[in-house]
Amino acid sequence: MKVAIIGLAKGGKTTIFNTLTKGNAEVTAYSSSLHPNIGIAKVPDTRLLDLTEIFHPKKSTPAEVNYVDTGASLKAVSNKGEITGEILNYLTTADALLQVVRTFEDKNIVHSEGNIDAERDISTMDLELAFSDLTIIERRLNKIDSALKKAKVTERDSYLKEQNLLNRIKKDLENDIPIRQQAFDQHELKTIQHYQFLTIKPMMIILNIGETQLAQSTTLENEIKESYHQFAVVAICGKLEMELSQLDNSSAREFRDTMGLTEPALNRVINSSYSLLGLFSFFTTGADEVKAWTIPSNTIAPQAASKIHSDIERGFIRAEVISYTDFKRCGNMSEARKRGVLRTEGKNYIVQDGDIINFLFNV
Ligand SMILES: Nc1nc2c(ncn2[C@@H]2O[C@H](COP(=O)(O)OP(=O)(O)O)[C@@H](O)[C@H]2O)c(=O)[nH]1
Ligand SMILES: [Mg+2]
Repeated sequence: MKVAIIGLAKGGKTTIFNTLTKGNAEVTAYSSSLHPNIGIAKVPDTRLLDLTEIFHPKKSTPAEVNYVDTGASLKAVSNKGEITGEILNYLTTADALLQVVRTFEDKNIVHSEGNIDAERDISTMDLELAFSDLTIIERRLNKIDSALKKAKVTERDSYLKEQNLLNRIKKDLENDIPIRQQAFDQHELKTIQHYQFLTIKPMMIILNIGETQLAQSTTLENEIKESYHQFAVVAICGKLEMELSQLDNSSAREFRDTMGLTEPALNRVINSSYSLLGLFSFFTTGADEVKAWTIPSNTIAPQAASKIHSDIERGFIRAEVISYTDFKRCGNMSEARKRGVLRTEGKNYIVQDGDIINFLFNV
């Protein structure tokens, strides 16, 4: 599961990527490098911190989100034609998109569209993505046209259905409705999965604000949310956060304190990415390790167990489960057991976000 970072040139994509992944990829005011960066961010979770404090394990392991900074502006690439090659490949294999939009002012960094205008930039990017999808649709419609000419009677029906579906999607796209906002039945969804559409992917927006805009960050977020209520919007000062991410923890904390800066924006970006991917965490606890494990919604207990080890799935007997909230209320496991909130669940149990689980198995 990974999130692709997109946006216009020099909007701060690589800066944000470095911030999220604590990386050191090259940021540049001059040329846009076409070299993609790949990295991992640790998902901040106060529940994990709490559990770590309670269990004092040797190791505490957070969940992770993978990011890829495609390294190029879609616009710059698509000006030469459509989005192709390596960039398209990174985009189509991503599970969600994080769009970086520049709102910081800096005379030394030329804006590809001439001036700062977040809403215009978001529309520009939407158009690029829609254009890529329309190209795919046109190509497929042409193929269907020629196939229909030679199709057997028994094949016609399915071609015609697909043709209808594609024409419907095309019309909506031309009316500025991305595929993620269009409605489909189960069968159509299955058909659509064969194409590598971009506007079907969940997307969130990062406003890359300047240091002088820190005080207005909520206002700026709300302005964009008003026009784009379908997206999670988070304002973050990329440059400052990148500098902070390169300091050690205690210096970063000191710096934040003197600047009156809290950590929420960065945490919100990663947490929103995690939920944008449809993921959540369950926990295992012990003296060796306290760990957040990542699963998609509707995961049953044995599947969740397979994340830890295939043997636990294979030999699954039952799971001892307590929600984080119940555990916090009780303070420790023996109290939880006494109060009867530590449950026993079987192989059909659907694991919930924040469950603390002990799997019992036999191989
Ligand atoms: N003043 C200011 N400059 C920034 C900020 N974020 C990025 N930059 C600068 O903008 C330039 C382009 O950033 P980069 O991350 O390489 O953009 P990309 O082309 O979208 O990957 C670099 O010189 C960055 O240092 C910011 O929040 N404030
Ligand atoms: Mg870059």
